[in-house]
Amino acid sequence: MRVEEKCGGRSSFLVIGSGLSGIGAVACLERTGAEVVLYDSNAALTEEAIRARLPQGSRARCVAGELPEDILETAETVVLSPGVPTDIPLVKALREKGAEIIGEIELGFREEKGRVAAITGTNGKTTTTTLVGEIMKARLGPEKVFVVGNIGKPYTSECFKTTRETVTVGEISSFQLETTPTFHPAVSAILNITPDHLNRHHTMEAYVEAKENIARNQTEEDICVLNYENGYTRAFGDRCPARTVFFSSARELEEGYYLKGDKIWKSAGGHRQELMDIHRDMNLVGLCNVENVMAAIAIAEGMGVPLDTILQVIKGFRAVEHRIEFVASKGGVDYYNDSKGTNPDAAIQGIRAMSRPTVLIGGGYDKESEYDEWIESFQGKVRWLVLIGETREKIAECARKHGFDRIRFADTFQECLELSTSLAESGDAVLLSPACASWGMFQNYEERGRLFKEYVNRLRDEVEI
Ligand code: UMA
Repeated sequence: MRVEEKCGGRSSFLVIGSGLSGIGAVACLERTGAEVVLYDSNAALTEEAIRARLPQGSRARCVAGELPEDILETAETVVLSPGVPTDIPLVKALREKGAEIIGEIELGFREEKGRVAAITGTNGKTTTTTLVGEIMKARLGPEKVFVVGNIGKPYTSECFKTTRETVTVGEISSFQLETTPTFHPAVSAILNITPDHLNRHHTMEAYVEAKENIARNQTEEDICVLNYENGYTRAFGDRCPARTVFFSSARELEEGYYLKGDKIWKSAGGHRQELMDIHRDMNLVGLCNVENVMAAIAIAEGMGVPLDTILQVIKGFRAVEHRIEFVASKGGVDYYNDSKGTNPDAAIQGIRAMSRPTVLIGGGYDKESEYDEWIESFQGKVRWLVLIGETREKIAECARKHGFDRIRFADTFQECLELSTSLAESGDAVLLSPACASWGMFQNYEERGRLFKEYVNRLRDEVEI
């Protein structure tokens, strides 16, 4: 049901969370004339502080702290921001009172008029989404492509600009996929699934189920791109309602895209075609990025883009900010910003991409992750591990269990940066790849990465003086 239809029935909307998604959702709803309550459970916020986040002229009623009983009783449609868990007492109470609970992505999709490509996965989503967005822009023109979702641009801030000619490329997180009852992309992709966000989803089964929701409403006319080398995504191929297209970084596939030696190949209908050389034609480092590129090719072909356009864009594409991003070389030390390494699996890709002895900066918010595989991936490459944040003791304990004890603690980010610089020797790399979310110490991983880069760039200035 479209938002206008709901409004015709004088539905009352409650948006929970006054961050990026909540503000986008309110603006989207108000365009249709709806009356909206914007609620944020953060009691430290005032009504005025929430209102200041809204566009001028918004008539939304803003509420912080406790939700008044009258709103609980009358809310018919509740739009959750992704950071709001679906099992908290408030959401349960609203559900019991008969309110429809949807997410911000679902709201955006109800206004969508064009075609959608949607990408999820524990790691690689941002790079793949950005790359697919660039390919679609090369094909259709930038004004006809919207890149939205977890990447940082709420869907609801763009959905009303869509037409039958436009394409929306969405990076969709597991949080967002918990509340998408009718979301239906033409092409979906699950890049990989490894343990993450278990404090939110509680079990691996629930996390996997959330990811699989990306294809829940697809049919045989749609495409779902899956990683053959990940147990969860390979198994999903057997019950996925869409036509599946696999990619593999480890074996030749009869049908699909695969890496063989240094080349990416496509195999379809008995015909094999060499597409590109991963060293000559790609500017991204690491096997994870080869997988992202193969997924992007499969998604873009699924969206009808000719191969030559796809390959041309890939050749000119450079690393996404905060993802194994080279910052600068200072005193013979190379600094890399992998602030987007917010879980152990992503951080493993970060350390694997290093070719020098490395001072590794880790730690942050506790998502109840296990760090064993990350520590095992050090394989003699990590010279020092500098730890910050609430997970530092847990990581240190895990590292010692695996026989790694070159560990230092820092109380602040600044202290951690200075310590890392002093520990690094010429010929080393300093890698910020924390394996943890930034929440609690920073607004988000972007802020953490930006502060790291500012610090490194200041270092360079000091040397030049
Ligand atoms: N809030 C409540 N009640 C709650 C929880 C939160 O009122 O129970 C309020 C908070 O007080 C705060 C607001 O909700 O004021 C924040 O909402 P939010 O956490 O959903 O954050 P947004 O600013 O809306 O950003 C969200 C995504 N954040 C999360 O999923 C946590 C952003 O992804 C995304 O870019 C943005 O929507 C636009 O789509 C960030 C992220 O960390 C990058 N994602 C996770 C990840 O990548 O690992 C999933």
